[in-house]
Amino acid sequence: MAVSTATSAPAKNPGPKDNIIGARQAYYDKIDKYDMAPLWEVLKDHVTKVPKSKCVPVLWKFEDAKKLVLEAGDVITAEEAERRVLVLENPALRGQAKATNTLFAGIQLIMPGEVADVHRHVASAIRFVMDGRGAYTAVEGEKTIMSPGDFVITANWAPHDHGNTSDQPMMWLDVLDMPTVNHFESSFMEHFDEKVQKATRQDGDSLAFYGSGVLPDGTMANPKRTPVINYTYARTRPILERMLKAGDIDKHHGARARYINPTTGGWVLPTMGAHLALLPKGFKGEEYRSTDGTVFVCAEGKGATTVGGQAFEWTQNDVFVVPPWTSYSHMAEKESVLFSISDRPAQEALGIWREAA
Ligand code: GTQ
Repeated sequence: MAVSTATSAPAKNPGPKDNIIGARQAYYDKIDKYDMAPLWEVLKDHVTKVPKSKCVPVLWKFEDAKKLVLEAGDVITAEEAERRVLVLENPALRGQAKATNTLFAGIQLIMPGEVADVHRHVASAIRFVMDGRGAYTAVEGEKTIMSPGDFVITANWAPHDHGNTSDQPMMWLDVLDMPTVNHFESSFMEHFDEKVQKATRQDGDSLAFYGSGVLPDGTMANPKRTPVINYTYARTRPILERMLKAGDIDKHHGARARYINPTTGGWVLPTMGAHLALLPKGFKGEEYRSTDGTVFVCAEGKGATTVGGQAFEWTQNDVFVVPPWTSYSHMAEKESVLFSISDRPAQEALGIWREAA
């Protein structure tokens, strides 16, 4: 794109300043033909003093999302859609399938009897189960039955399929790192001949093997991904209760646990990291900000989060976004649980993550 520095009409008798501006413009026009541009005209836009996020704070009410995604059940089957998902698009990034600049978020619906065929892709996915129980996600031969609050992981290139053998519609939040993968232009995906994977392990194997303070002997550290595919709410929720009783309450985040890769103690994935936080009734969190834009889901309760001065009231299954480097604080009207996910592991690995209170 050609750069123009002309801000006003040229004077009748050009002075030395006009000559310089004219010469600059002629120079810009000349280098433009070589696909070159003067950094000094745009340096401030690219090397900002503080992060300037393109995305905006936003909240989606589950009440609306549930009605709308159920209507999708009338217009397309899961098989036709491959994945029947309503994309939660950040209002400032419409048309880009992004909730934040680095994360995709969507609400997936599987109706009773339906199957979403096995495939795999470079983008890693997490599911946070919202509504219904009894449907499954199968990952690399382990089929896990999902219940509300469960945190299910499909790591990079792991074959996965979903199916609903229950008698109720099943809905969950999908968060994928596909904008990150696409930023690097490194997306691959493939289908399989079979629709569903053969079970090679029992439901619960990965959580029992790797999430119990022991590891199968000989397990090697794998920093690329966690071996656990379902961090069940039934296991994680009582831990927050214990943290609360022990007084382990962060003044910004409440009683908050970090989901870990048990082979390393690090994040569950290199590109995305997640937390689950219990906010006691009446909690008034102090302001906090960090460079990782974050997608939150209310798993239980009722409260509000002030994001960049704007209050967003949430209740169960509402989803909201805090953009990078935007101050936020939580308030809980009732005892509440917030799930959150961000690109923090990727930023930490690159050495660019920052926080401030
Ligand atoms: O379940 O495999 O929301 O491939 C987007 C892409 C879900 C999935 C999404 C996907 C999936």
